[in-house]
Amino acid sequence: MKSDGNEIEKIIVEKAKEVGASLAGIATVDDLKAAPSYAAYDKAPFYEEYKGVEWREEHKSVLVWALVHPESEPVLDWWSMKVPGFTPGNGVLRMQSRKLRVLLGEELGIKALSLPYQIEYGGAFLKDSAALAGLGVIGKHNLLVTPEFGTRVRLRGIFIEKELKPTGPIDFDPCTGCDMPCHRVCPRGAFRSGAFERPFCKEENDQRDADTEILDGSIMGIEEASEVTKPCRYCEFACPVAQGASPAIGDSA
Ligand code: B12
Repeated sequence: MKSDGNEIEKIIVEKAKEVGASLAGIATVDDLKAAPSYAAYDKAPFYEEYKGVEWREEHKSVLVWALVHPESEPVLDWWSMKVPGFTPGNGVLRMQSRKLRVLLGEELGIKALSLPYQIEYGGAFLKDSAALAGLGVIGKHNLLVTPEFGTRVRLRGIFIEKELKPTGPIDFDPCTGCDMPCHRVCPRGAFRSGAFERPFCKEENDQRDADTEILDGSIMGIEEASEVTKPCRYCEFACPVAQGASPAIGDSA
């Protein structure tokens, strides 16, 4: 087969889709290092455990993928300490990550490291990774907006020990001309200054953490009943991009 120079990238993206990713792409670790979240987070980390990032020389690229979280399947986003990966959606992403790491090693001979969700335990900034990989762009609500599924996606990443060509960024500009319902809908006015202000968003999510409900295990996909938090999704659902375009989980695999 004649190589057009990015065959391996296409194969890796296809592997991610084979394990169930709704979207996938690749960014370079050098671009990720220079992405705005690292400097912003060093100044004001969200979690106190964060001690900065130790980059490993062998990690050259990041594979980042999205799993669609449609409004019709709210449970994917609900938190319980008893659910593996804490949310059912993250449980799926975690399994995809493990499968992908093995596939990359066994089928392509490429070493990879599954990244945790949490930044303080070595995770990468996933919105930055996804924007650089061309899955979408960062919208005025401070979230990734994808052409295919709008904002209603969750992300996961893997570091890869191979220099790869980035698959992004993409030319997509959904917020210009939008009257920003995402800003108006926030119950805490987190966009009152015109930009996202974390403390107001945190107030809402902290309140929801305090207002847990006991839900039957069958709802959360586990054996026993557990205490469940339903995180805020107002700005995410208000985004008009690709409304109604979210297939049920697994349809895109
Ligand atoms: C900590 C955290 C939170 C905290 C703090 C959020 C914050 N932004 O500070 C809290 C609990 C408040 C929170 C809230 C939410 N979160 Co949150 N959160 C995270 C986490 C773990 C780290 C994010 C972080 O600390 N960023 C660093 C801070 C400093 O930067 P930032 O505010 O994100 O803004 C940066 C980017 O926008 C970037 N940027 C802006 N423009 C551009 C352009 C380019 C080209 C690039 C490269 C970057 C870039 O620069 C900014 C900094 O200057 C990520 C998972 C992960 N590992 O990445 C999920 C994550 C970002 N959250 C997510 C979601 C969905 C939410 C909520 C909707 C709640 C929910 N239902 O889960 C709200 C939305 C808030 C909002 N409008 O931004 C998703 C986003 C999915 C998406 N479509 O974008 C992520 C990726 C988790 C996931 N499971 O996929 N979150």
